[in-house]
Amino acid sequence: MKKVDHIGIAVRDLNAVLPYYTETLGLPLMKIEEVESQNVRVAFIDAGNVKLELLEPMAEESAIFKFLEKKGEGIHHIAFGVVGIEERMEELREKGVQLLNDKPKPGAGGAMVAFLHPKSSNGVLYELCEKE
Ligand code: CMX
Repeated sequence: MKKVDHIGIAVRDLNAVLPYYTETLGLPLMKIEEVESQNVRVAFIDAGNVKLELLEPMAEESAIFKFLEKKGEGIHHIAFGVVGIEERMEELREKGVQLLNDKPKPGAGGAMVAFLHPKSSNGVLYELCEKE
């Protein structure tokens, strides 16, 4: 694992929470984008040494929709930036970690991403993400 790339935070309404981050906390908004493969609209906030990824569900099928229904708004996942995501996935599989993806998927910011099951990670949903 190279570093923590971002922390994912589930929100119900992106536009409603953005002023808290940009005005109240005074953190810069980097970009907003829709990630079709995950059914989410995301905003990246620059928090200095790490990014905050605010995640709003775009459909009821979204993992974020289900998370909000069950747990409400809050921290959803922690993403490690990695190099060689397929090799990292294979190493983790060999160590008995349950992965939620067979192959990396396209995620936000043009990254390839894969998730580790929270049951394998003591209750934390971790993401691996690799940028070109
Ligand atoms: N963090 C920690 N635990 C979580 C969790 C999370 N974000 N989401 C679910 N869980 C736990 C639940 O609490 C539940 O635990 P218990 O059985 O002890 O109650 C268990 O995992 C199963 O949860 P569930 O609500 O029944 O939901 P599912 O099993 O259907 O899905 C998960 C959970 C993690 C497998 C699914 O959300 C997933 O595949 N996530 C990966 C993809 C994703 O999260 N995409 C959105 C982000 C996209 C992006 O960053 O671009």
